[in-house]
Amino acid sequence: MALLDILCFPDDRLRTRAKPVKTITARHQQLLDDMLETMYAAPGIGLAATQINVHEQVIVIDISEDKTEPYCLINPVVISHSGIETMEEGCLSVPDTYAEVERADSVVVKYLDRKGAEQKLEADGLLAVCLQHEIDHLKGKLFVDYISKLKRDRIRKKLVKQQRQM
Ligand code: GNR
Ligand code: NI
Repeated sequence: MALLDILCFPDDRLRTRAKPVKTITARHQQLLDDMLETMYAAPGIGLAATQINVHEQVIVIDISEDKTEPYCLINPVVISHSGIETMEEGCLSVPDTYAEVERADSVVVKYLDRKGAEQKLEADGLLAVCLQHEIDHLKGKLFVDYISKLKRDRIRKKLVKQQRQM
């Protein structure tokens, strides 16, 4: 297992569109294990491959209190959604920054599990928000894209300054 480096906004590589996985290989099993370890260590409740500079449609999620309910999703797609809810979001790629984002409050997501079996997940609440947040990453989209340009530019300035000091 290995801890992976997480890209930070405004890194352009976070804007890459991830490619679908054609064949699940041993390399993907390793990637999923490393992503779970990286997510738990961060700590976070989700991680998309885009964030660790791997541009394939792979995400991991665990919203459980005791970190015992990992989801591994390959080629995830929202096949239906309903309702609207607002939640305060954060992102491992946008450190120390939180903002209210409006999203669907329930979603159905189709994906392949780590064995390549087709699965469907119906989610609401935090899991639904997390799924949409991670699937956005695979499209090169970040939660700060939903807030005003003025606020986003302020966040960019703050993080560029912070990264220069590191
Ligand atoms: O750890 C995370 N917490 C979180 C809180 C509210 C909405 C979304 C998230 S996802 C985030 C981890 C992350 O950046 N995943 O891409
Ligand atoms: Ni994120």
